[in-house]
Amino acid sequence: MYKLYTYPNNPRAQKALIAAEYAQISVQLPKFEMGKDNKSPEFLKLFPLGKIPALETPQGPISESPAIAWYFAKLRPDKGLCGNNFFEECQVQQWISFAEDAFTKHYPVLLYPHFMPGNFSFQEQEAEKAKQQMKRYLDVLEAHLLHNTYLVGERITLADITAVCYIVPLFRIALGETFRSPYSCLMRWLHTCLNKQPFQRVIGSVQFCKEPLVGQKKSADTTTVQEKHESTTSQSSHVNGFSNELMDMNEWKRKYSNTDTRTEALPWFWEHFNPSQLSLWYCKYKYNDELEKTFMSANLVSGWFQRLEPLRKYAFGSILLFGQSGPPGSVEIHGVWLFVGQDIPKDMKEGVDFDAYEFSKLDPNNAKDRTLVENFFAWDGDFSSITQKPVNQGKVFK
Ligand SMILES: N[C@@H](CCC(=O)N[C@@H](CS)C(=O)NCC(=O)O)C(=O)O
Repeated sequence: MYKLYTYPNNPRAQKALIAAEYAQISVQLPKFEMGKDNKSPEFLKLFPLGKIPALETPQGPISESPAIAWYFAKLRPDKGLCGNNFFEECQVQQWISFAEDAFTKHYPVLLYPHFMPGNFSFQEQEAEKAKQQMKRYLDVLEAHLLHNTYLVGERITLADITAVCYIVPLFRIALGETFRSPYSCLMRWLHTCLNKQPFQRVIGSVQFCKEPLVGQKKSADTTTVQEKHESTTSQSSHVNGFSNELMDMNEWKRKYSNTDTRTEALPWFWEHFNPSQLSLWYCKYKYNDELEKTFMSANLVSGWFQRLEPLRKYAFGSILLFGQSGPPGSVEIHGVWLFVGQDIPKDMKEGVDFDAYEFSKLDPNNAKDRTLVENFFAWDGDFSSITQKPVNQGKVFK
């Protein structure tokens, strides 16, 4: 069992999580409060610097994010994330070190004034200096990517994962379209990587800023962004009424299990729901007209859930059975799924049951769709748009 301590959207943790995705390793993200949990005696005993990300493995603790990512990558050598031979392995290390030097050291100047405006003020000259320094590195990347699809070899390695994770927040927040315009090969590579499922699952869809969001008077791009400064290191903001942070799936599942759905869990859900990183889907069993018995239909759903084990980190589903046992067509199965990413995850699509269900994407901006989601999560309300039968029972994938 692997436990990774981090706050959401930490690029140092993201690279390790993407490596774990490629390696098909399941990693737990325990509830973690920066500034509190990393200062506790138990944490400091394992990780004396109190820094995150920090990983607990069956063999013991590992700190320093490059080592954590390397650990996951190396667990599955067949995936080639560390390179396919000794020389490639050194090249991967070279680019990892390059990315560490090139990007993270500029975060305090370029990103912290955005995320922690109370603690960091924007310094124009410092920011300009940081951008100039970064350009040298980006020029090198651009030249390399003019002739190469990826940083090392013909496949994604930890070099790409690390560099992409470190560049994304800079392009999202601090380096606008004009700054990025000379880097067409780099942009092609970024999009190629970001479109891969493991990246999608961890980072979700990314929007790069037109103008920098830091060091500007609030205007055009920034007026829709309400920054909510929660603690010195955790970040949270909302765009168009939705969160733009990745919802903590474990936290949502805890809320759903432990609080009243209508009055507490659903308000929390919409508060944290981020439509660029999550998607909602309605599904219907294709052979409802053959279903006779509620217990057999319930078993059908339980079996489906059991076979979806790898999906647990990225999905939440509430499936309802409608009707009563009787002749064929007496029972119906419908449900709503929440997935990380904009598509139905591969693990769902590759499941043997997938073909028996019809999926359609829901629009969280559409009031009817929102109500449908709420009714499915609460197991009550008006379902007349999908069936005339009453709710019989529900099953939750969490
Ligand atoms: N070299 C370390 C840096 C880790 C680091 O600086 N983490 C920050 C958060 S992203 C932290 O834990 N800061 C709290 C502290 O320094 O006390 C790594 O890559 O893991």
